[in-house]
Amino acid sequence: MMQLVDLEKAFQAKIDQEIKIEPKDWMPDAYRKTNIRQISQHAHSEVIGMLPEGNWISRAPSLKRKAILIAKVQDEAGHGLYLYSAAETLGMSREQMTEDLLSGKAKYSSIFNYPTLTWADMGAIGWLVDGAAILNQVMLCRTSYGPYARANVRICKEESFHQRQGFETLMVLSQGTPEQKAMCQDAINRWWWPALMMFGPTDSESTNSDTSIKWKIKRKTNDELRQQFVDMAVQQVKVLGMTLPDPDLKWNEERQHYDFGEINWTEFWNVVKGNGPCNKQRLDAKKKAHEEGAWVRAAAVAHAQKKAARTTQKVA
Ligand code: BYC
Repeated sequence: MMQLVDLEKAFQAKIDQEIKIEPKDWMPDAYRKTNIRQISQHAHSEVIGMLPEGNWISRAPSLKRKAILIAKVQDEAGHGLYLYSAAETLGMSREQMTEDLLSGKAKYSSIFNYPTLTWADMGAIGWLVDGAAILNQVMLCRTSYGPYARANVRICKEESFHQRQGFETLMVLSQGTPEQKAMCQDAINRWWWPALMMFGPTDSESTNSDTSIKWKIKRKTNDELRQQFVDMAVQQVKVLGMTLPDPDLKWNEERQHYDFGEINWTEFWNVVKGNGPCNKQRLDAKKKAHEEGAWVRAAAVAHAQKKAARTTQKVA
């Protein structure tokens, strides 16, 4: 029988050779645990992320915009489903994940605890929030756990449409009336800093990064991805004819990157700990939906049981 150290060595060798880890493969407990943590939090983010945008479906300015927004929000539900399924392959039940979300034990992305005040927020979310998420998820298409990597491939295909529709929404507003231009700039101002926080704490504060990089769960650090995002957004905002709300943004010739101002980490940790502007509202909405959906889950189970009983009768 193989010793634990040998199993661990063989596991790391597989990772180093870029061989994907699959559900039935041996893996260290900590690898399983951190994947369950990250994948389930990612799934919760997709599902909670439906709420700020769902808020605008009834108020979208045209039938076309309404149809696009409904499709986007529906896509996010699908992303949640792929990810919950990926986490289930690691032995975590869907019921447990839901319970952890509703009890506040499991985290979801800080970004979804901010309010959506105007129509321009739909554009800013698509451009900045989906834009930040894509950078992270493109990296995760190459994550070492097979089911998580494959879920991200599919997510990224849909996500790039989301980002384009957000940018196009802002583009239209940025060429509109003075009020529309002001609304566009205001949305960018409010979403910019929270979008930068999506990448997580700085590398020196990130507790999970070292092991996640060693196991190739993450291929880039939080700060590397954040910098990539800043460099990209600085160019894109010029196309919109708008500005980013950071007086310290400046090209650094030596680093070949843009320098940017200090993120308000006190605000970030406050939001992560449940004290952001909309944390309570988001969890209350999810709890209500869960309670109101109880009869659907009961009916689905009853239907499945009836079908199974009929099949058994036929076989007999
Ligand atoms: N918010 O050690 P670290 C979407 C936590 S949805 C809250 O660096 P890690 C969309 C972190 O969990 C897509 N918590 O962690 C949907 C950890 O606490 P625990 C969202 C955060 O895991 C609808 C602690 O801080 N994308 O696109 O190595 C509409 C220390 O951090 C955050 C994902 O979910 C945060 N921002 O790296 C529109 C991506 N940041 O767990 C759009 C998947 C950190 O030890 N997740 N924390 O208690 C990841 O890639 C990684 O988990 C992170 C953090 C980069 C976020």
